[in-house]
Amino acid sequence: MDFELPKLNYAFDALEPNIDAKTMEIHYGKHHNGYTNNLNNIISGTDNHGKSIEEICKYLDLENKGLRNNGGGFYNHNLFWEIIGPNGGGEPNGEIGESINSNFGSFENFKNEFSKAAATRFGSGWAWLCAHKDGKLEVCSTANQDNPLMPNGIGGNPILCLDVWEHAYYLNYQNRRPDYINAFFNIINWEEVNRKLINK
Ligand code: MN3
Repeated sequence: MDFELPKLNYAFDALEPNIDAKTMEIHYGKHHNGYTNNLNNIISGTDNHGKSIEEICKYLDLENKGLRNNGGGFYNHNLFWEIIGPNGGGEPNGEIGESINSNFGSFENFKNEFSKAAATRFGSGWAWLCAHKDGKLEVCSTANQDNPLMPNGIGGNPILCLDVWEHAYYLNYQNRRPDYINAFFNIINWEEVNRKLINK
């Protein structure tokens, strides 16, 4: 079974004005689709064919640049589209809200730490929130299409991520990455993040 580009649960223009329709169309239809096709080509006829993308990331040979970039690109965008949505934003309720408060002291503290990780990632990469088995939540950032599951990552279960490659925001925000990071907080689908936390 090859990997498939997952269907989006919302229209390209559903996240405006936070993310514009043109950016969504190119980001999903070209970038994510490209990672998906490249990944399928790379694993075709190898031991990785038939494995889950999580397994592929976890047991990745970091020297395998093609698999690292495209496997990461596939996994990272899958998660990204799931944890944003048109009815998102605000402060989280339920277990995720409680866990953020107990791990970071307050939602504001969490927002600051996550935003800092996203803003200070030099060049292309991602910011992450990961849930560890002992209940600890941890923020980190990764370069390029690396993710926390990979052997160079912090591990745990990634439950929230933000793409800070320029292709994710440049059409609308140009060099203003901090504005894009702020806008991201208007579209986080906390119900889905909560589901991922509970189902870890
Ligand atoms: Mn991207």
